Amino acid sequence: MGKKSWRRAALAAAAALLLSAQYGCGAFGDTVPEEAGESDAHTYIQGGEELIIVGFSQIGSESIWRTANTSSVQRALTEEKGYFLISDNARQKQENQIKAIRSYISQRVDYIVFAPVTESGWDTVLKEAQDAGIPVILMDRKADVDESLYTTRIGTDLTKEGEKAARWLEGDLKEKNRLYDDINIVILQGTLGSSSELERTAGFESIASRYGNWHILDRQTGDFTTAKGKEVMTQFLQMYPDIDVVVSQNDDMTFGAIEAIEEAGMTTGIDGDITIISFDAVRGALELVQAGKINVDIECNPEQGEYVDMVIQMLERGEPVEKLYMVEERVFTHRNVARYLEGRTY
Ligand code: GYE
Repeated sequence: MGKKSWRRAALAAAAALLLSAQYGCGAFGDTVPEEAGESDAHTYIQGGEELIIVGFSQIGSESIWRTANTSSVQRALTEEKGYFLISDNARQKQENQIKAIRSYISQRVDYIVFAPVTESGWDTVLKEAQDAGIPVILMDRKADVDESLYTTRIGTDLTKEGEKAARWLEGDLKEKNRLYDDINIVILQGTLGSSSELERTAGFESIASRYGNWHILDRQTGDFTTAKGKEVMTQFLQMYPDIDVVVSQNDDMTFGAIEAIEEAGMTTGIDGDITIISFDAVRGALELVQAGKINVDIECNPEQGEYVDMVIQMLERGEPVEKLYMVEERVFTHRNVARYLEGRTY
């Protein structure tokens, strides 16, 4: 593969052409072909500046975490650093991601960076990328495919995040001398079939199942959004009058759940009626941890762009890369949140 030579001005012209001609607009302000045709970026651009062309297929903009993740990639893969980044927002739809990846293949990009919305269903399109000789870097979630179909994955340990949530609950109940009381739990799941949902659920339940007195009353998807989180929580409150704990698989759903609980005349958090366990640890949620309305937030780190840059640079130099890079993550409670809040940018 290696860098290709492009003239920056010609590249800008090509981008403008792509934008105005047959292609639709991605939500991040970049151009993304609906259909890949003969007239790909490489046809228009020749000679001069060396840029690495990266096709980035993002899941959507469903959460604050996702927006931070997108911006992390955009900050890492800039033109100043030698990249030409083409992005697509799939609006949480697998078919849109497959379309975007196919368009990147026909544009003969140098790399494909891709956050898979669900775990399954990627074999065919990733085989097409492999046949075209384009390295695929998975970011954030997993794809359930043979390891040979992607170069590396940059992401988080989602099972461990689920386990950390259950471990925190164990500790909290122990402190309150309630470890062996009946505890009613509901789970607000993320997008069904996504590795974030599957693994956070499995991680939490692997520990919960050791306690006969922890009752998981229900689990339903809130699709990682505030509106759906509120809707599902409202239904849970109508169905189950005695909920002790809500496990909400991202902060956006947590915001909606808290609204629903408060509208039902109840309180949340440290001194509240319902214990709230959340995931992601975005700034707005950490403020609620500090205010005592969310009991614990299990961090999921969206700053994965620098790792993408690092992996691409290694590949450009012909160096071997690991199959998996995990970003660092913490657990935030009322006790430690103050010292991290200030530095939180998203
Ligand atoms: O928790 C959620 C987002 O896949 C880890 O996706 C990611 C999750 C994150 O929309 O907020």
